[in-house]
Amino acid sequence: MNKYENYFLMKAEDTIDYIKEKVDFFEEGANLEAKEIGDGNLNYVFKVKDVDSGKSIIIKQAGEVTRISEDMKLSVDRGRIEASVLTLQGSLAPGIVPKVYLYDDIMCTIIMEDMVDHEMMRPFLMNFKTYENFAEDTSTFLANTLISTSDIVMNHKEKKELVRDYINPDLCEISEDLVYTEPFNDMNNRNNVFPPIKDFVEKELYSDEKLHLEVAKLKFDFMNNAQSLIHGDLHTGSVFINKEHMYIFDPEFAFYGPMGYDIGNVIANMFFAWCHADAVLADADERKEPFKTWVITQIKDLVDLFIEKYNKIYDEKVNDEMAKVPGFKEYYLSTILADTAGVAGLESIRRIVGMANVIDITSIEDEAKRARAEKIVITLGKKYILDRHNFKSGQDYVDAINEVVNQF
Ligand code: SR1
Ligand code: MG
Repeated sequence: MNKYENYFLMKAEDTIDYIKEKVDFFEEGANLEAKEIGDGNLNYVFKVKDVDSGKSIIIKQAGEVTRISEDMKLSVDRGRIEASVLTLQGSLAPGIVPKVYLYDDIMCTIIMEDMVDHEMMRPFLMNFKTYENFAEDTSTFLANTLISTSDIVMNHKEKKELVRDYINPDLCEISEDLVYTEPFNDMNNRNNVFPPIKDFVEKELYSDEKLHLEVAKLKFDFMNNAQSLIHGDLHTGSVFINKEHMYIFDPEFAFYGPMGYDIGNVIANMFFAWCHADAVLADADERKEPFKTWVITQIKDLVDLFIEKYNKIYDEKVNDEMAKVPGFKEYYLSTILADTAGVAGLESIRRIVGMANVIDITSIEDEAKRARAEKIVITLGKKYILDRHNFKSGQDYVDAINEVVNQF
């Protein structure tokens, strides 16, 4: 009988036998060791390594409840979506996405390339490390994966088949709740608000009806704008990086949604790294200004390079006759850029007050500095949402950041 014909949640020790059974990756008789290395909110990640050769592989298994909360039950089908999206994104953005060797739909595991010599980008940034091509590679990933899966380029019937294949209701519900609803009302009593800014959050987020209306518009855009196959969770924990190269992975929240969701997520998460450096490094520390400048440059370049690559791909590959009508390309881009700013605002705010916070901010030990960072992020997030139609270039983000930082 096949040992793996019924689903169970594996422990590290189970994965050694499992990997030998599933893929022909290690030499016969290799001396293997396994460790659970996941630190995300949802899944278990095992690294299996040949102790003698150093060769290694990753097994990612979806559990039936999340790691962040046992009350959150999720379909294990998210692994199928993730494996298939990784393969598709790998073909659209070669070299930036790890390889998938196998998806096992019984054990709900993805067996994939170990991104050796890379580390998660959030701690990488918290150690003030930089990668010069971040904006270049990320904008390539975004432009290639987003525009190539949209109606601008794709046959519309084939695109609709992808919309159906990647319907992802459980994971979308998490984003609809945690990103688009709870940060503005705490309706499920699970927000994490840093006590020194409680009054600020009450006034600026829970009581601002004008803001609520704009967030409602963005929420319904997220739920109804089946524009592109988006990654769906492109924060700095979904990037593995070193000083020469980066990978984007972990697209389990992928579905057909607005392109701006991915771009806005990157912008917001890069700024958390700026806040961390600003708060924890002394002014005299020679790493401080170069690192902060690098972050701001990446945000600016990311937006400008995305626009440049959008225009190029559009001109080369536009397929729909009506999308060729003069003025449509510019109009369509303006909607993507407004969504981008709106989502940059939502991601900024939800990571400060929502259920899933970011360690860049929560690790700031000095209370006053953390409170200042949180107020900056919330104020900037509101500006991104409320003025989203005016964020049309990288410089608009730089100006907004400077304006808000100078207020605090
Ligand atoms: C319950 S999951 C919380 C968050 O972690 C994931 O990475 C997503 O960002 C989600 O919103
Ligand atoms: Mg994740």
